[in-house]
Amino acid sequence: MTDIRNIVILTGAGISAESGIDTFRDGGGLWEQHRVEDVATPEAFARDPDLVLRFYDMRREAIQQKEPNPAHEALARLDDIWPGELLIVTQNVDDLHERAGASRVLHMHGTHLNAWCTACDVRSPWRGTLIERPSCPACGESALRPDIVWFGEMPYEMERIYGALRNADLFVSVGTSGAVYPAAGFVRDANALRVRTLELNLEPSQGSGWFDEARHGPASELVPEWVDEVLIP
Ligand code: BJW
Repeated sequence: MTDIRNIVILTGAGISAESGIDTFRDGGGLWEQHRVEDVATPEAFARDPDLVLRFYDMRREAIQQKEPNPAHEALARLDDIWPGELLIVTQNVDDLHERAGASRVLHMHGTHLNAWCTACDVRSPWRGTLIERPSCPACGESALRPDIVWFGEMPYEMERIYGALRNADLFVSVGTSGAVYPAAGFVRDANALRVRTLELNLEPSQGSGWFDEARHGPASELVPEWVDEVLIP
């Protein structure tokens, strides 16, 4: 690992699974209780806003009761002392990376803890509910929606992510099924850029074969082990 300076780490629902947050596609995952097309598209929100707002209010409340696990803590430790460039690109909309102490975090699919005003386009920190149609703190309109990237919408800060990948020596993917694009394509982008790639996941992901190396097991074990390897070469 001595030749590694710049690292991009992609995280998905699997890193928060051991904190008690359901993944999307595993048995018992969210999609079994709510069909994705019923809640995670702009069309669903237009069709049945109450269903969508209730669903996100429930999840916003739930994530605030959860705690980071050893995988989040290990990445925060790495972030704290890694002298090179490092970017944790998370698909997760919880704040467990930040609560573990990481600061170089980019939420490409948004966050539960913001509300986005569709009238004035301002995003405001938000911990309560949206179902009662509260006013936007910036403009006063009742036009707030979850600040979540739904299917068909553009994930956030793609230029910054691709810029970090272009500079990276190592791309690590943690706890993601490789089912949702563009994140699922980052390993191929890294391949094309000749960036070394490592998968840490409970089981082989859909894109597992594209990684230079894949290790399978729980994130709470694999991530601290890998961080120790990187920090003590
Ligand atoms: C553990 C573990 C443990 C368990 N330890 N591991 C046809 C082909 C290709 C693409 C498309 C297509 N049709 C449409 C598209 C595009 C679409 C897409 O990808 N659809 C697919 C379904 C095919 N994508 C989009 O629409 C995106 N926008 C877009 O593409 O814009 C255009 C664009 C073009 C070019 C460049 C850039 C943009 C937007 C995607 C938005 C995704 N939003 C969601 C929902 C948010 C709502 C909410 O949170 O409620 O984000 S979908 C959902 O999936 C969520 C997640 O972030 C995302 C990824 O899921 P993740 O994290 O991988 O979770 P799981 O459950 O799938 O996997 C968990 C993994 O962890 C498993 O492998 C487990 O084994 C593992 N695990 N426990 C370690 N303890």
